[in-house]
Amino acid sequence: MSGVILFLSGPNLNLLGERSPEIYGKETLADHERRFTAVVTPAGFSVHSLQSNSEATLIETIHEARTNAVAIVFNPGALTHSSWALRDALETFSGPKIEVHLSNPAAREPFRHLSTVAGAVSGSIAGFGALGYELAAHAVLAHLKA
Ligand code: CA2
Repeated sequence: MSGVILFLSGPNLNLLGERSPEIYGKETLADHERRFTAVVTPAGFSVHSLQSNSEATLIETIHEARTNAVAIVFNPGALTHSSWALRDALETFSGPKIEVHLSNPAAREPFRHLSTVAGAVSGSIAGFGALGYELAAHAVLAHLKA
C-alpha cells in the first residue's frame, strides 16, 4: 500500500518541549512526527506534517487532504473544545481519521471535556503522551489495510 498520511497539529503545539512538560512531556512536535513516521514508512506510506495556529489553515489543509491524503492523524489542540467548523471539515474526509491528545482532556478542566471532533473521527487516543502518536500510527495502518 502507499499514499500520504496527513499529520496535522493545531494551535500552540509548536511550543511542545519548551513549556509544561509535566502535562505534555519533554518531546517536541518534531520528535512526535519522527516517532509516527518510523512506524508508517516501512508500511509504504509517506507523511505530510503541518502545524498551524490558524483554524482557517487547518480547515483548508483538511479540504486539500480529500484529494492528496489517504488518512489524517490530528491533534487539534484547544480547538478540540470549540471548533464546530473543524468537525464539519473532518466529516468531508472519507478516509481514516485519528484524533490524538497527549494529555487526557477528560481528566482535566471541565472545558476540555467536550471534543467537537470526536464524533467525526474513526477513533480517539488520549492520555498516553508520546506513545499516543505511535498508537495512532498502528491504528491508522490497521484501518488502511482493512
Ligand atoms: O493533550 C493534548 O494533546 C491537547 O490537545 C493539547 C492542547 C490542549 O488545549 C488540549 O486540551 C489537549 C494544548 C496544546 C498546547 O501545547 C502547549 C505546549 C507547550 C506549552 C504550552 C502549551
